Amino acid sequence: MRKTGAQILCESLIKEGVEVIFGILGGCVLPIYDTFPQYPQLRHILVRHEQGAAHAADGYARATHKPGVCIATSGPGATNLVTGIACAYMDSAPMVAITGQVARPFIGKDAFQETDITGITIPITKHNYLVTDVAELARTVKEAFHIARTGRPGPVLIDIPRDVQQETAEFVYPDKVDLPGYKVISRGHPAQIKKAAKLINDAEQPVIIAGRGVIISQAYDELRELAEKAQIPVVHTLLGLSSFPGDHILDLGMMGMHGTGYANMAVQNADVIVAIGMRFDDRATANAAAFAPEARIIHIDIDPAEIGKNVPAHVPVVGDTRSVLTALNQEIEKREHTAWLSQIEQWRNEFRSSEIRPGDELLPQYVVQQIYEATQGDALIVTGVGQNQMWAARYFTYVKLDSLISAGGLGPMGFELPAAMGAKVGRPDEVVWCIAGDGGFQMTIQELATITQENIAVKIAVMDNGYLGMVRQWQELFYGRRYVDTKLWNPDFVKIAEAYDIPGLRVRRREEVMPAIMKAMDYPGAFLIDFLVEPEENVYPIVPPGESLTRFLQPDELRVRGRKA
Ligand SMILES: Cc1ncc(C[n+]2csc(CCOP(=O)(O)OP(=O)(O)O)c2C)c(N)n1
Ligand SMILES: [Mg+2]
Repeated sequence: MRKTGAQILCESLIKEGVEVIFGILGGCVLPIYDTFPQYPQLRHILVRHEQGAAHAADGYARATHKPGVCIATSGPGATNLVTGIACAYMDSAPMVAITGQVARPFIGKDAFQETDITGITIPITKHNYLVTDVAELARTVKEAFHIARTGRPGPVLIDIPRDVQQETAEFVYPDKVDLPGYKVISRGHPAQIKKAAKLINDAEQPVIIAGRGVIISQAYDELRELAEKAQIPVVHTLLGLSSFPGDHILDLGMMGMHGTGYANMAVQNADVIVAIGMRFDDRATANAAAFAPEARIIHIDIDPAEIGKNVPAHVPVVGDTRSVLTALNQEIEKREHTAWLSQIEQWRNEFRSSEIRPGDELLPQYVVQQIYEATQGDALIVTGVGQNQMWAARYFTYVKLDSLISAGGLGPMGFELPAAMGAKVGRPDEVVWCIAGDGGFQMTIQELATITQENIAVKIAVMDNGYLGMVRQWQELFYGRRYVDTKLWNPDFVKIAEAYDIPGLRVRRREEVMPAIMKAMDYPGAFLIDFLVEPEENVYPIVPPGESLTRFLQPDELRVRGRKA
């Protein structure tokens, strides 16, 4: 049967199992939108800014492990997606972004709202397409979803000229892709796995670094088996949090610039590191040249380009983490590592950096910890970027697997609200808490309208410190306390919520925290709490730029520990 390009697109999306699309319309996607009513099984969520569409698709993708879909018109619609696409790219979230393009005769003519979006997004997509023939559209969609979801996931963009949306072609959806240049290695090389197993079996002070790759391939059981069988402590990158139960005796929490002192001590003193689905980001390793000087590093990653990129690997294993760990676990011997684990316990006692100061001040750490207490960890946490993000990472215990969504690679402020919205659409039965910065919240605050229009019941905790807090912290510590333009005048967030028909509360004191959280959770819809937290609270420990992981500044005393790695 002949169908229009717009119909072919919709039918193809349905074939790919798409249920939700986030977007905004405009001239060059009108034929697509005009077709939506024929396909009621596709839910379109009208956002208020295309950045919101992209972050929402990303949040949906991370929450469901299915590609998130966003759509925008040509020109400004397409360029507004760019931040969200770059974010999904850096954090390996599967996404298909659809953009309208000006009609073919106008391409290259500087037509109204013409932008070379495939040119712009080359470095931030896994692949992109400009569809110049309607007969190619179905195959293109098939390939786009295949590329987005397989191997190391990521965003793929499809740019479709308006006249291609209107032309007709015979619709046949291919059942296979033919991409000779695109190969995914999922099973690790057996010889490499044997080498890795030998290193692990002989190790005295091993550490596992669990990254987002564990979550992407849902290798939770396999990771746990490895850790428990060989008694290896587990540390996490930011995006690897919730890949292993946060209350497990072997769990050391997050490593890195704002990692716990004991996680960083363990990594720096390890003799063998099993790095799983992580890319040795500079926020995780601190000074890479001084990273874990004694360690033999086993690097397991599906993307061969990550091997040796930032930190040399002694035993690289390219493959899907779940499949590699399954094979590896068969070769692993039971070990105890008593001395090593008791050394780590000692560090745990020495570096009590996660304790919350007693007193009256409303500390952001306390707020996060109370959200944990109220939910007992049975919630999906979506963070902004900055101090709020680090507090969410450090003071919520991720006892539930796959329960944190945070933008680690690009780190765009404004991620929190739309990503939480997408996550809640993806996991409607879970409690979704958006931990927002007061700065970041204002970057995508307009999505409150989407939340109300679509009845998306996210709970929003604004960590209202009246500052671009993380930058203020850097000014305080590294720029002689010169707070240039980090202080924020803020609107009344409770009134703002009210204006969007969302109830809200303001909290100033510790004793108000738990009742407010309970009220938010008891309410059936979206709810906002404006937490007026201590304005100049800092995130500790912090490894100053250029330093090695163990040269972190500690809370009260503000002095460098100065331990030799
Ligand atoms: C889009 C964007 N612009 C600038 C930055 C740089 N930046 C990183 S954290 C931060 C402060 C964020 O302030 P807020 O959202 O209030 O969070 P807080 O650190 O106070 O918790 C800034 C400006 C960024 N990450 N993203
Ligand atoms: Mg702030």
